[in-house]
Amino acid sequence: RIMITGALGQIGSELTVKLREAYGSANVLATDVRTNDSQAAKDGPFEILDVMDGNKMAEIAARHQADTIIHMAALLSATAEANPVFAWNLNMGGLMNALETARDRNAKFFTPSSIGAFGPSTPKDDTPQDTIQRPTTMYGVNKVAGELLADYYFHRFGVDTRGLRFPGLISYVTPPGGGTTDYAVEIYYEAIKNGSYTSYIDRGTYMDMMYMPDALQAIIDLMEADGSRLKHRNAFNVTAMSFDPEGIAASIKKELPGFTLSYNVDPVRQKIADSWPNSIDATAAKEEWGFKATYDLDAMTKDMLAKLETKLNKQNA
Ligand code: VAH
Repeated sequence: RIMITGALGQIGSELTVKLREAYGSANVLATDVRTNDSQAAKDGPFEILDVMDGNKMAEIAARHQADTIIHMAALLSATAEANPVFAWNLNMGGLMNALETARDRNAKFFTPSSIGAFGPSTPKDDTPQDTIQRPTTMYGVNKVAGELLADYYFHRFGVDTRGLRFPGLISYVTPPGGGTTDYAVEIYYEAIKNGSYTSYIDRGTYMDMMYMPDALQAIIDLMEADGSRLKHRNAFNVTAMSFDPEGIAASIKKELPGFTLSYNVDPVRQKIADSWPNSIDATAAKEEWGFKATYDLDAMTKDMLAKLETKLNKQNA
């Protein structure tokens, strides 16, 4: 069975559905610290699991005969910056428990890293796969430590660990949850609801982004890749596009001509965003396991607005 932690989070909630479609519902166990009424919680095996509880994680993994661990439970950048000690304990404690569970069970392992694993001294344009990583956020410290820990479990214990440095991910299924890039999710909701958006990230702040369908496919493609071809493991740069608030607003205006964008910059999240790259280089992922993204900004905008129109109208019905 595939066991997913954080299965009700932004990536987990859609990844669970996609993996169940790909491998059969009975073969994908979703776990999270609480349940809800989402498909991920209802359409297949589900267990309540706090990833800080290593014994419970091991017990659930054994009972469900987990042979693949996909560890998604973590606090994102802005939330982690507000609660740094808790973020360290949850992000690193949870990861250690998940790696130990994978080691015990000789399971395949995936956990995401992030463009947040880079810092102000990292080259900002076409950020290389292998480069300096001195992030200045607790989230980034967690991501760099997590990359090194997952590589250690590969080299020391032979655990087949693999990871992706995700850019900001845009999706319409779960509401934005504590990230810095989440302005690029909120803007679509507000465009539908109010025809306008006030951005907490300033104009000219470029960050890598990707539409969720491409992120989910990248996880599957990496996990199915021939391990002997991988020169890197934790974690591959992947990206689809890079834009600033003006860029995404221009894309929305092509669909909603009356849309207006204004600014009320949040210094905390602006500081986080300023410490990240403008655009990263995904050559290693393309060469080692055939990564490709299919959605560009305008294709994402069209799909996001159409899906949100339906979702928000249903909610108002
Ligand atoms: C965040 N969406 O903003 C996450 C992600 C690259 C950003 O790690 O924290």
